[in-house]
Amino acid sequence: MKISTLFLIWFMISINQIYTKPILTILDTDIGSDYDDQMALTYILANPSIFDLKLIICSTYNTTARGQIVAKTLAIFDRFNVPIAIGQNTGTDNMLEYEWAQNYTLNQFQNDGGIVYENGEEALLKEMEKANVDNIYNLIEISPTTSLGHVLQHLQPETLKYIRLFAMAGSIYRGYKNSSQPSKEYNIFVDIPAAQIVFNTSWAYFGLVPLDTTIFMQFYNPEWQTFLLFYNQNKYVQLVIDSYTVWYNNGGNRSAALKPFSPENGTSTMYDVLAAFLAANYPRALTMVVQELPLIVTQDGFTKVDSILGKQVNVSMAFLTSDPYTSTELIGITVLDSIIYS
Ligand SMILES: [Ca+2]
Repeated sequence: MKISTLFLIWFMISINQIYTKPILTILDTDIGSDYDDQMALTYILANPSIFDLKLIICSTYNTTARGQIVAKTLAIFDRFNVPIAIGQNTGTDNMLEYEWAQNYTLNQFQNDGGIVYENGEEALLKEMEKANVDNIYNLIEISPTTSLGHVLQHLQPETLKYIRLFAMAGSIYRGYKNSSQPSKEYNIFVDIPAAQIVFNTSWAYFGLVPLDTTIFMQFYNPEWQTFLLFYNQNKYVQLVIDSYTVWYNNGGNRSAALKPFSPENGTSTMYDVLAAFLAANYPRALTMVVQELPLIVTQDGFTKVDSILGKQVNVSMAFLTSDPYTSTELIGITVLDSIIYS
């Protein structure tokens, strides 16, 4: 792809993000384990002209600890108007980023004016029920879908005509480490029955970013070096670098990624950021090649094309550029610049 075409895509991203009305948005996240949720949340908060964030639900394992990380992030952005919903605690898990937020309790958050719903699934149900023809919602799903799976069993199917789902999940033809075999992707594998419910639901739109594209989502030099330059003067850059460094030092450095990474030279794999980026630019896919595929979730946790049983999903299967890193660099610049200039 020629440089001029890339500039055109970049120009379209910019125009899109200036003139689009903010869209009602719900985020379902397992922030705290992998680092990409934190980058996705920061990107969403840095772009209030795109995302009108109405609710953040924390799902799977120690959801209260996840809620604290969200609370500290919202406090730094002074966004106490965004409620935090605590999903079901499903056990203990390594929460590599938690140390960054441990000094900011949910009680403190509420004393500062924040809102916390202890029954997170009920809060998610109530928010989704507000969707109607005049209030279209985007649901950004970057967690195993335990909470959403439960809520979908109580939601009127009619309501789903007004909710678009943008999810990071699955692996169609390529797997972790760019393997030529698909993987049992984490967000599916943690709760397979919930994933089956989500994939079997008729959404207004279902945009999926699987491993096939998300494995290339690392932001590194030179856009990372530019980002680092703002550390001393920008609290949002500080938020990212500080929390990323805590996560990295607590074991995040051992995460799988195609390129080596550290807080000095770039990010781990930003799988979830691609789901938020897709939501931001809907109905355009810009840098991505989208295919409509009939997908099912198998009993053992694979996402498979099945022309008889599968429901149609709009899958980001590849990037427009022959080198995927040309596209992910462009996305990285867009995401990191929006954090710097928010
Ligand atoms: Ca996640």
